[in-house]
Amino acid sequence: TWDDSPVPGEVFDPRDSAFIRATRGLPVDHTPVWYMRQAGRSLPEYRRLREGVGMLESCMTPDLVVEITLQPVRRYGVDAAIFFSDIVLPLKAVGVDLDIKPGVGPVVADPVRTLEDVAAIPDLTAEHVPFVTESVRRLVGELGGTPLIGFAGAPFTVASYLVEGGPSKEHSRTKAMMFGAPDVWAALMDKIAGIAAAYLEVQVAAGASAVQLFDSWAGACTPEDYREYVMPYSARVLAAVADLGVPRIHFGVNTGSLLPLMAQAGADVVGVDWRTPLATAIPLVGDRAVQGNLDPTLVFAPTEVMTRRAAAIVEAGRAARGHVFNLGHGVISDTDPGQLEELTRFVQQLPISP
Ligand code: 1CP
Repeated sequence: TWDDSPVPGEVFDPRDSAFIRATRGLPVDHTPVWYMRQAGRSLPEYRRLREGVGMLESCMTPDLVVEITLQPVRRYGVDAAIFFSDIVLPLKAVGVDLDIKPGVGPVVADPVRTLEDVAAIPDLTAEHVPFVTESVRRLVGELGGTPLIGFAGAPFTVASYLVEGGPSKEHSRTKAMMFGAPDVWAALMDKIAGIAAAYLEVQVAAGASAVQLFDSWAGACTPEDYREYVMPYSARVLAAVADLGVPRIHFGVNTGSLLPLMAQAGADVVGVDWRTPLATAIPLVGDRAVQGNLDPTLVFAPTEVMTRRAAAIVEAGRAARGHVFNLGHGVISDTDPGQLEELTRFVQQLPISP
């Protein structure tokens, strides 16, 4: 018998988990919690596993992906796992010459400048990423009732690495292409949207229970420019996975003025960064769930200060269609795992009705 009320302690199907239910706006027995970049940052057991193994190499090794993805689930007791990978992994998989340099991030050998450069990037098929299919399948078996979140980088954020050649603050070359070579821009965004959609489809086909589209650097755009040059391509990615039966989370940083558009782009859940109060964000995203949004530096504050702020966020989240607790951006690498453990337990034990 199907019942919309949660069954505490008897969740075997990820679709009945507090996380998936919250994304759908269904009643939950506790506020679900997970953390962006919960895998592979602050955990000593992660650092040990990664010794002498490059980031991309570890992403392509199922034994490592499975173990690293499970580590924060065991340590923190979070309500969802996020697949250990990176937003540039699908580019690497189709043959783009890039590396992830320790302490730097993704570095692209030959930055994209022309239509020919774009045309040289192959489209992605499942054959490019057999190690992703294998890792997701194994994880879903190990995780039982805990949902696995698959993810992809959104076209703007991925384009910024391809055009700049690496991490950048201002994204000036990226925006120079956007404004000055709109035909190259459209071709590039189209190419990345296709790759992102195919990559998400692979993860869901292998058993992922939800997907998140990371548009971390979209906040570099004004709402007008976002609407014209960015949103159509993100919308295409989100539409491609709309009928797969899994919730779609859409997240970016510094997106206070973009939230209505990011919601319109087709998300079921809008991720809110820590700069925008949830009470401000909720009316902007319409009838959608929200995710967020504790300032990641609050984990460095005394435990009581951190938990007081977390309680206020959970309180504000009650006004939303559904609320998934998270940090307002990724876990900072020198975060004390003990604090995230406390935070997780604290949020999960808060009473659900006021
Ligand atoms: O929990 C997890 O760690 C899951 C795996 C994960 C995810 C979801 C990694 C591992 N990266 C990402 C997404 C990602 N990668 C984003 C979007 C999310 C966000 O904004 O935090 C972005 C922008 C990247 C690009 C990237 N990869 C950077 C940022 C560089 C910049 O422009 O400032 C960095 C430092 C990386 C490397 C990386 N990715 C992941 C890890 C664990 C690492 C560090 C690896 C290492 O240095 O060995």
